[in-house]
Amino acid sequence: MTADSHFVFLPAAASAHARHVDWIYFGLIGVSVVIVGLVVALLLTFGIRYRSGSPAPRGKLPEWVSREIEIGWTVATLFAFIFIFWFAAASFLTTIGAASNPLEIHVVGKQWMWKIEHPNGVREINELHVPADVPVRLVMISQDVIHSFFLPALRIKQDVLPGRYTSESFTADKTGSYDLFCAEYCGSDHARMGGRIVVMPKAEYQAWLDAQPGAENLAGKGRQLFTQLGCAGCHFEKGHRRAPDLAGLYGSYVQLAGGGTVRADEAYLRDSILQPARQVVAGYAPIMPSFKGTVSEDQIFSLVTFIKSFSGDREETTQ
Ligand code: HEC
Ligand SMILES: [Cu+2]
Repeated sequence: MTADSHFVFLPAAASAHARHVDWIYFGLIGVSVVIVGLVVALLLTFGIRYRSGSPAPRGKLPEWVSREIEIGWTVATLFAFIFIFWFAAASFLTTIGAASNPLEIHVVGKQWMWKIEHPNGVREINELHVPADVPVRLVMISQDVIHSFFLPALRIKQDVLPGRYTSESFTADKTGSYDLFCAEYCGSDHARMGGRIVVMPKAEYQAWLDAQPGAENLAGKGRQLFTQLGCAGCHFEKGHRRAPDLAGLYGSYVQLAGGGTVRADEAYLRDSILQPARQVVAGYAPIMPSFKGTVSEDQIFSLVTFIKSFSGDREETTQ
């Protein structure tokens, strides 16, 4: 609810997923109302029928009542609950199942604000502009304590943790401005750690991006850092190779020195930069220094984005 709106039972629903969640919500309320109604009705019926002194029969129930009816209602409720579980799980899976080519937006939470960065480097604080009808994936991390990124209009809420990426996917289909909250108590100004998400038509989003002051492409920033921090010195060294080639690394499986493999996802790239000794690539000496404390979460996002975009164009990046 925005400040100027009057009371509404539910916040606006701005995605197919949000409407699906509302169906689950109303479905569960419906089922609960039916069950409560049934229990109350039986309570009253029996209370009156078998009140003390009433002539109603009190003998044993016939056999079929205690067997068939007992089995019948147990099985029926079991299936009802399996159906509810399936419906809710299917809906949840659509929020974590990745669309093929989502717009990836980075979110850094800190006491007490949300820092947002678009792929082309446009930054904003406590506001998230997204295009309508485009799958969006938020990759999120916290700089300090646990926060939670809550978008009621999209019915999604995901904890944002220090030291670990979490993500949230959605496709908003209704333009407008909706609330954004932190849903994890994170200190004295927690209540103010919020803002809004603005869903715009695709063309308008592009125009909005273009109108933002001099942003530098995230991968480009990463490329610069890669040289500045000396990564290029090892990773793009010609001839004698001291460090693995990073081209095409993202999404591939990496052989580790201690045996075993690991998929090179965003978390792996981040760990490789901060704790290189933890998972050493097979065939290489553990000479890579840790960049813990040297690079900020924003910079790590840039580096990770650069490595993800990197397809082996080595000449351009070496100096
Ligand atoms: C002193 C040389 C050196 C520097 C500087 C260096 N690295 Fe490395 N890097 C290595 C070596 C050697 C490995 C393989 C052994 C390991 O996993 O620790 C590696 C592994 C990696 C991996 C995992 C590669 C794979 O194939 O799984 C990534 C990602 C990476 N480095 C990124 C970076 C980034 C980003 C920087 C700069 C912030 C950097 N490195 C700086 C030497 C270096
Ligand atoms: Cu918070």
